[in-house]
Amino acid sequence: MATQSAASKTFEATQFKPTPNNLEAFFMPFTSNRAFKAKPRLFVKAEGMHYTTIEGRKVLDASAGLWCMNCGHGRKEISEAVARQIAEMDYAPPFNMGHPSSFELASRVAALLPAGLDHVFFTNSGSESVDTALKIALAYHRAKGQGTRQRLIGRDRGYHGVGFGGISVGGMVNNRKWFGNALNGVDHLPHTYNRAEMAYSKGMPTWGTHLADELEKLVLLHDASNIAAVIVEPVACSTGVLVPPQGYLQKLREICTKHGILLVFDEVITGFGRLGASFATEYFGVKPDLITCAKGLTNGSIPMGAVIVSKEIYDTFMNSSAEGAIELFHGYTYSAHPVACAAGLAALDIYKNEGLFDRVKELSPYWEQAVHSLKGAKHVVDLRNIGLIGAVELEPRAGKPGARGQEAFIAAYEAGVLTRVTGDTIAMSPPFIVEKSQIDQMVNTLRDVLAKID
Ligand code: PXG
Ligand code: PLP
Repeated sequence: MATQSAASKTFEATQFKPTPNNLEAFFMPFTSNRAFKAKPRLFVKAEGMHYTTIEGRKVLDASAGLWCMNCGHGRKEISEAVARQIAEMDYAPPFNMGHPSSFELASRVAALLPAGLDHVFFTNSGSESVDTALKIALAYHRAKGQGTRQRLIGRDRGYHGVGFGGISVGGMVNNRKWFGNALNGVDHLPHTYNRAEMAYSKGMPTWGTHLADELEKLVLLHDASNIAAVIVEPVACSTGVLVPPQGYLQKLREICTKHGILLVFDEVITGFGRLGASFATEYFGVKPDLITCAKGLTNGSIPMGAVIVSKEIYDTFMNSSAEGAIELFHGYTYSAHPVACAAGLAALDIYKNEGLFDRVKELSPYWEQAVHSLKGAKHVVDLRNIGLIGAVELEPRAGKPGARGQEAFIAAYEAGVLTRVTGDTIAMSPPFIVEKSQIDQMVNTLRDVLAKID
């Protein structure tokens, strides 16, 4: 009898009993694994505006999953398109080969954007979109003979996903400080939040436009000839919903244009209707050179992201290399995955057929009034809103930042409403199919929950 090798014994010995109820093996992302595994919260079904928990309880989805289920859950148009595509052709290599729906989806995405933002590169997530956009920015300048333009500028409290590029330009300290040096040559603009100046602003605050001038200081320090790109979220969502001051994005655009610096809008959350316009670029009337997106592109159903680049950038790549050469040395095994493309096309159909971006625009005033009705609720120190996004900022518990926010999040979940928490800010961003009565339920549940917790 062959003796079992030490390696295979170890292998056998380390397996957890593979049942769905054994929670140990899964190393959960951005979660207190120990707290969760001691008291799990499991969803097993999703339909329309609701999740169903493993105990059979319905939970109203006030966060559109993680800001991604814009058309609501269980959309048959999407699941049927995905099923058809996976049966017809499950995969096609994206390097040197193609398939029709990737070209169709790229054209459909470009058609949602202003003229000049015409070309679409596909990724599998927001994080990959951000790293792709930063690489395109660097390669673009090099292709133009300006290879000294290598510095990247992000913003404090920015979230650009979890790739090394994204955490470098991002400004959320916990996402960065554990992971070494990340990218060199990165600076950060100040964030735009100032409670003393803007608490309880409805929509865009009037204070803070001047903060865009900080970019001029970085240009003075480094010289424009060394700066490749500035990346910002038009609305900084993950960090607690920081709505840009009036005129701020316009000013950033002007300074970038003046110095030949590329402007990247990270629209992973604001893309696909969240503000009541196709993208934030339309909402704010400011045109960046690159846009990153993901999430709503497939209604969160199949992982997919994209980077939209200007005609000028695309043409530069096409015109600066020899005929027949590869223009961009970058891509993913699953770029433009046919199943994701099918989901994307179906999601874009739903947005269009149901007029969902307009629905967000129509619901926004009701949403604003509902969110701001929490003024005076226990612990609340600020309320912010834009489009179908709202934030309820709580006074942190003395010496325990984040504890009250986390408790409020759990209590709201137990009371039947799924929100999202960052520190002591509760964020809400419901699917666009939300009814007014459900908006009331979200706000009333939060008010009750806040009254009960310390
Ligand atoms: N950029 C922005 C602006 C984002 O909001 C990413 C990049 C990264 O996308 P991926 O697909 O790699 O996760 C995001 C993602 C939250 C939350 O609750 C936000 C995100 C992801 C998960 C949770 O705030 N945003
Ligand atoms: N690592 C290895 C060993 C690979 O072979 C590949 C792709 O072929 C990757 C990483 C990159 O994977 P993806 O293209 O899915 O990002």
